[in-house]
Amino acid sequence: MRHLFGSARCKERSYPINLPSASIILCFYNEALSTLLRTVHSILDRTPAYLLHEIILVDDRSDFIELKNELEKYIANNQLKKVKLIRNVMREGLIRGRMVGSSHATGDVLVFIDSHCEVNEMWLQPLLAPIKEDHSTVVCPLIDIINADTLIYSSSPIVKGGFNWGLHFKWDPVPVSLLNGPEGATEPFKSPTMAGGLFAINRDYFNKLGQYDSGMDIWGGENLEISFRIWMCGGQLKIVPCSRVGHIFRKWRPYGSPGGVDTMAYNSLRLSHVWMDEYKEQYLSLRPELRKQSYGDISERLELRKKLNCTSFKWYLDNVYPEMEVNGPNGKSKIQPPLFINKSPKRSKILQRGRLYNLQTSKCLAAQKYPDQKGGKVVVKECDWTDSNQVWIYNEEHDLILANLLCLDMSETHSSDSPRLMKCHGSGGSQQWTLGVNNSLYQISAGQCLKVIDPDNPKGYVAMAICDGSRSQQWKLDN
Ligand code: LR7
Ligand code: MN
Repeated sequence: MRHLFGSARCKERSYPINLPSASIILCFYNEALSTLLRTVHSILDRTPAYLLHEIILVDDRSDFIELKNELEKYIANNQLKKVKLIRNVMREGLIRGRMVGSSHATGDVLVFIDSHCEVNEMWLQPLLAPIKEDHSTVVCPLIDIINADTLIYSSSPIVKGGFNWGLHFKWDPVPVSLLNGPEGATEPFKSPTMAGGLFAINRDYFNKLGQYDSGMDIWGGENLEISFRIWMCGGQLKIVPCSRVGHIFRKWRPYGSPGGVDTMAYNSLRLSHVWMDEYKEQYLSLRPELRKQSYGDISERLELRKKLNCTSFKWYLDNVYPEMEVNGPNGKSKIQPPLFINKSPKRSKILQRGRLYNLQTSKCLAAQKYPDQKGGKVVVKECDWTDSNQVWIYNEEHDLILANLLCLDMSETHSSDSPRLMKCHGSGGSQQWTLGVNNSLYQISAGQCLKVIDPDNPKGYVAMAICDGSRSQQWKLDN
């Protein structure tokens, strides 16, 4: 199937013929065979043979039976000569798994891709060109959306990578000026972080830069770690809007970690202690229970940081991610902002007041139970124009306050939780919302938009999701 997405101007761009060759690394654990093969075949079909050095499949000790002989036979019977299969003896997790893959690679450039993707037409050349020009440039394609239920491919908006102080990756909007420049949205642009699953990097540079932290387990955190490392140690990270790869965004991860350890927290602790200097306090103050948790030996990574002569995390924040808000432990003012909107001496100016009306369901956002219940969920209900408990205030601080009581809030540490009502803390972040393009209700800290999960479900559940402009994500603040 042809997927024509992105700027039409992308088609007008040309790329040098003598680009570096690519080793593509897919590390997988219990991936459906059909999905894994969709990824492999899209690569074989849509990559010029002379640029495709090899595809390395790293099986991270899956136990799905179809991934054993059947996969091997498939590769042999279809003479997929460029496809190499490596089996991990132990479950290593995706971080060490990718390192195993890269140690077998012999192409000029490494391209890492999740095992449930479909690369689009002309996906590789736009990634290789900036690396050919500058070896220390690391690039990501735009990640399109493959629906986890229907497997339908759809395009995603142009966004860049950020993170919040819970050390969760999030998407940030890119300035409109960048999209409307003379080249349109075709020119690679700088991104403070990467999502993690899809990127290309010169192989020698990957090795010189210290690959990954092999002390990190299973899943999580390695994407911020390598992003910080790239920027702080002399490289740059860019998103290439003319390269598009679809990824299946699953509703939950279909696997756990051995022993049920929260590897995301463990890995984030490691990276915060190696890379974030005094700013690790931002994370630890959100997760005080992690202060006494062990994070293993990080001495090798600290040495690496010295050896590569990397800059400070403050430099990174000031120069690469200036839009990141620093309140709390490392904030400029030690005086905390007022905690209660009701008690605050200086109230923030009200910009708008009214119901939050969802265009798809024609329902209004309200408390599931009581508007004064802290931690209570919000849902969409039949609009009741006489009910003051459905009235939201939107103020200059970008808070959304229901019934003059509590603020709409997104957990920074459990970003998969649904939004809830919390005491207004007045310090932005998890309570900062913008009513933006396409009537979206964008949450700054999560980098996602509020949507109605299922318009036909009378329970009216809402959740955060990648902003896609669909009707379920459209809201109006009306009287
Ligand atoms: O133990 C494991 N062993 C593995 O080989 C666990 C996972 N894996 C494989 C897995 O089969 C998959 O191919 O590793 C790959 C990534 O795992 P996912 O798909 O469960 O991760 P994800 O897509 O939910 O998470 C994102 O963040 C991760 C943090 O560790 C990784 O960086 C993922 O690659 C990354 N995915 C993307 O960036 C795709 C875009 C999503 C967004 C935003
Ligand atoms: Mn994935």
